[in-house]
Amino acid sequence: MRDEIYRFPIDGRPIRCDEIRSGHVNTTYLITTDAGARYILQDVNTYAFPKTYIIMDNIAAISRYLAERGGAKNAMISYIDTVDGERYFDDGKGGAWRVYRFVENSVCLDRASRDEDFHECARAFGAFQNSLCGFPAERLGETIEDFHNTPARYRQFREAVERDACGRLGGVREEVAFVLDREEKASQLQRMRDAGELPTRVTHNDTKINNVLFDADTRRAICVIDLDTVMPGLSAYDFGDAIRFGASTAAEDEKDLDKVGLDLHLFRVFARGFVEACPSLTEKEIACLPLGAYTMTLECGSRFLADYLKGDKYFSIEYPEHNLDRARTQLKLVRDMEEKWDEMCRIVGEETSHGKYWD
Ligand code: GN1
Ligand code: MG
Repeated sequence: MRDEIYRFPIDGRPIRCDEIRSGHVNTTYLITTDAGARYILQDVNTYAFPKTYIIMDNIAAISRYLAERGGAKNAMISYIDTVDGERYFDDGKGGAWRVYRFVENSVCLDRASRDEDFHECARAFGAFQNSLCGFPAERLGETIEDFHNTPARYRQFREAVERDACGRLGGVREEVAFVLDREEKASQLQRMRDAGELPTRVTHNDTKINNVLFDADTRRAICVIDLDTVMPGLSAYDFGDAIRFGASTAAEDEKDLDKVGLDLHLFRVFARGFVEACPSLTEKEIACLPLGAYTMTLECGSRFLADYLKGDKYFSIEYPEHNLDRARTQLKLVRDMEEKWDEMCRIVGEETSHGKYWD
């Protein structure tokens, strides 16, 4: 048993604790009590999130905002305060723990097994963003500084390359060059954000399909979870990260790169659902959705590769080359998006009846 659970007011006595091995950053447990209640206990990775209080303050602020509008239950998961009335339990040893009630009859999907799943995922993230479009995003703290600031990610990437802390650079020169060659296009979104051309919104920033809870029977989305990276951002980040993960023809760590590519049909399904659920998107934001997909994929590839070079400090791995395999799938996906760029733009145009913006 993880004793940290006793710091939370739960129904019954905990009798079972199972680790849930999904997610690359936090450690997650399912706790069952003798009263038949189930809870999710999470050990927040304080290497990735040194400022846990910012996460929990952000979540509290947006939960309050949504609750006042009667929408909290449908939009996102909410956490239970500790017995001392704190938002999380600081164990004094560098650990930060939090709990939410397990949503019964819910499932997480690692991939969409049919179009409707991905459409639901798109609607969940689109609705999340839309329901918060009136929230003053600048009131939220940055839970990880420069999280999707791609030029800043490039600086971190270069540092990892220059340091080559584990002597792994020799084996990945081709991948490194691929990333560096694309800095210009990868920096476009940030430049537009800096120039105030795109609205800063409250965004989720980690929109993998497995961050949505689905009803096990109806397969409708219940709510979005994993709110650690909710902070000010661009709509293109949420669209893009979801495409990167969910519209790929293969798993994020597929070794056979011939299997990896962008599924344009799923791209269309997601674009349709996202735009439907988020009518507050501006014309320019819509036009930037393909660029969001491209940028998030390249950025994520550079993060996996940088972590591989640093010795796998950030993402949890199951074998030594895991981060390298992940990086390679992302870069393959980027290449495929370059080939399918015109079609991506055309599809977004068709699904939203706005014209093509990027050439
Ligand atoms: C991490 O925690 P998880 O697995 O939902 C990461 C995302 C990456 C993703 C890649 C806080 O998400 O940014 O896109 O892995 N989260 C954080 O799978 O860094
Ligand atoms: Mg997650």
